[in-house]
Amino acid sequence: MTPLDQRIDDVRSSALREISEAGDRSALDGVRVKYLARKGHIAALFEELSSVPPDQKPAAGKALNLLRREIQAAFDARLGQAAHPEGRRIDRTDLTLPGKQKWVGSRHPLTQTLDEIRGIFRRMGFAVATGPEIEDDYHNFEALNFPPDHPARDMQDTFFISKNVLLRTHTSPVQIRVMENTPPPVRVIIPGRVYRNEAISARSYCLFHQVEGLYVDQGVTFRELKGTLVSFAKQFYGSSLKYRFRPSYFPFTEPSAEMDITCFLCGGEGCRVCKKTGWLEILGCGMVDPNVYSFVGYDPKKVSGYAFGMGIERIAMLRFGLDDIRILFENDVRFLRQFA
Ligand code: 2U9
Repeated sequence: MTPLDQRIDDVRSSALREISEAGDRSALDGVRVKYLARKGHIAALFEELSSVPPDQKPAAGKALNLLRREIQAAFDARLGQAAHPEGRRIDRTDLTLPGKQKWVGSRHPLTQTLDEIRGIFRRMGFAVATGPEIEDDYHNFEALNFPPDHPARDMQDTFFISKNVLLRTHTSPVQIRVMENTPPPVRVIIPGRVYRNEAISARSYCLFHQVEGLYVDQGVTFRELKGTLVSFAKQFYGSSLKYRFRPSYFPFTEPSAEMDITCFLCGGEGCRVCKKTGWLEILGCGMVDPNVYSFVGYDPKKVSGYAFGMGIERIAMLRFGLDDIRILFENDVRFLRQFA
């Protein structure tokens, strides 16, 4: 070991010891001046390089640079944790950085729509019923008065699992099951998933949600149907809306109707949402066909009732101004976060 090497070792061990023993910031700064400043111990060692024999100079220079870096690193590390003059740790938080955003979960827009509809009907005295999504032909079609050759019974429109078993195409089979198991009066709504074998596009998806309702008792009239649905629409869309009932056809209701309300976007002037008509179709309805009562063991001469149905995707799309149904099924958080 050369004399310079020996001095390097001595400086290293005393510097490291003094750095680790410095009690506060000013003591640490004193150590820094003693070793690292322009007139400090390390600079003095560099001065001595000139008297080192030329063949040993490169190695000695390297050793000195190493020493300087090592002492500087030990000093920096200690500075990071050195006691603050007032005894506190040095706070290195950068207060100019933007905060970390915390996202909270939210209910899906379909769930929000469904919950609101469900709440309105519950307050009007409707119980909530549910039933299987895999159904048989009898409950999905036959008991609902679908003729054997009705197009909905075609493979093109319905997902069949076997000849008699299928994915329900509406929630109506649940009403059949409720009536099979309960004597009148019944007043229920049925929210749930339904399936249609359709080409997927911006307007239709192979699965969607319905809310259907049924009220059967003695002497129920079309007037009660209108009163209930108008009350629902005013609570959901606003009390100043205008409405109209248009005649329609469904196998399970007679007479049947569809309900329109004035477009809530343009107030009836005509716009993109209502396709310039000023009207929005929101649901279908009608008086339950007497044939249906015969299937479930109710006496069509003693009872009457009304039923209605609406597609939740359509209502959510109108409400939130969505132009593609598929966005409701993709679970893209950039979309869902907007409903928090
Ligand atoms: C029973 C008797 C009658 C349910 C009804 C509608 C009219 C209707 C559509 C709305 C949009 C389906 O989602 S949609 O495509 N539904 O127009 N649904 S009356 O009538 C029933 C149900 C069960 C036993």
